[in-house]
Amino acid sequence: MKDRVAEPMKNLRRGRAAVKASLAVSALTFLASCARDAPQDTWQPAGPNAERIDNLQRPVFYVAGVVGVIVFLAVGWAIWRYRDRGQAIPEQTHGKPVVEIVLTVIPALILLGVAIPTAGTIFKLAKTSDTEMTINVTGQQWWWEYDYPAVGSNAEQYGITAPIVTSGQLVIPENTKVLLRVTSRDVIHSYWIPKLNGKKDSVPGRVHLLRLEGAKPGIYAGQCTEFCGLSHAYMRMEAVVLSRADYDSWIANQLEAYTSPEAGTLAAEGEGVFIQQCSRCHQVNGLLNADGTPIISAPDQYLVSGAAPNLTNLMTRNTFAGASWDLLTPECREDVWKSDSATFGAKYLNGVTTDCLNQKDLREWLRNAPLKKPMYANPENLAATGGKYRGMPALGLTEDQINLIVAYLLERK
Ligand code: HEC
Ligand SMILES: [Cu+2]
Repeated sequence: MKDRVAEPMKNLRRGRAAVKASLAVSALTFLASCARDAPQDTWQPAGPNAERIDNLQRPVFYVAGVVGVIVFLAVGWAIWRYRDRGQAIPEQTHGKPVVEIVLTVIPALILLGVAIPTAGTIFKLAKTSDTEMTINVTGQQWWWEYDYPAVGSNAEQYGITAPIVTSGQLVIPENTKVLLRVTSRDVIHSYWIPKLNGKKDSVPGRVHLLRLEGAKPGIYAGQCTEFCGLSHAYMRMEAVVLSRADYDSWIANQLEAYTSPEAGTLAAEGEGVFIQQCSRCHQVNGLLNADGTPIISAPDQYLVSGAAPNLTNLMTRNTFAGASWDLLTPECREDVWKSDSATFGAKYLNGVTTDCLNQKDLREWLRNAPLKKPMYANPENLAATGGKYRGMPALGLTEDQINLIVAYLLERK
């Protein structure tokens, strides 16, 4: 007899604890979302395209919030008012036309009020006739390649007189309407820099267009948002916005001719190791064979995606391997990322200096890349991919070889 009374009381207490816990979780989530320096915050637009989305999502969010509160209050009131007190079942009716019409018309009007500005925004975001610069963006397992073609306004207005191929960090001039032509070499990925625009899927065999425009210099983070295999979580990217003057310096530096390291240095020895171990997958523009012909990488023979990052100017970017690790030490990174828009450009253009190089992560990568970033579910089974690798394999380099390669890579800028 005693137990029968105690059980419902216990349930009630448990129920209250659950309500308190869920309220606490909601409050924490809400507070966390208010953190001011979240790098991928969709509520902090940093360019006109993201602002258009923001102008739409804020009113919709507030209206939906008010509707949500009204619905919860009404449900709560009905639960309390008509709780079971042993009363008789009330008389059953079959609908009230007035209530039904009102409750259909009000949501229809709200939806119409959302649909009209949404359609307008979609058309504005899809506009391409005012494009000032075009960049090809290609997703593959698990990094993004950027290729700045030397055509049209790219060449005429921005001095891109030869194609520039980079990875990880997209570099664009401030207040410029950039059109990304997004595609993929293997599976479906999705490109998203939340502070600059919405997402766009990258699909093999298709080119999807995405506008980006940054209103002030700085780094804007993003990540692949379509599950794309084992290392999807390590497929990140950044958009770097530079002032026009800084952008011109960036372009000029990317186009500078290759210079071999000074004879007798570690870097010069490293060049030899690089040609032996790395050039079959990684292009470094300007490297020459003994007979003076250019060394052209052939990643299509070794990799499922058929491509590996171009390392010509590796040390001008400051993250690597799908922007998942820093090429800069934590202090140097902080200095660049936290700088204001007036000083950012000069710091970014410094690239990675010997003192600032994050030796730890780069060396771990060279020692055994798949250990750092999982590449294969079943590494033994290369037959399944026709003998080709997914991502960078472990190359079994000695520590001496790694020293030489790091010295060589440090000069790639
Ligand atoms: C079999 C092809 C292959 C070989 C050989 C190879 N790599 Fe890679 N490497 C890749 C691929 C693929 C990636 C991209 C991996 C990713 O980020 O998921 C990569 C990424 C990198 C990156 C990061 C670049 C960036 O911009 O993010 C560096 C640095 C690098 N490799 C250095 C080397 C060096 C140095 C060697 C020679 C010792 C070498 N790799 C040999 C395929 C290869
Ligand atoms: Cu992806």
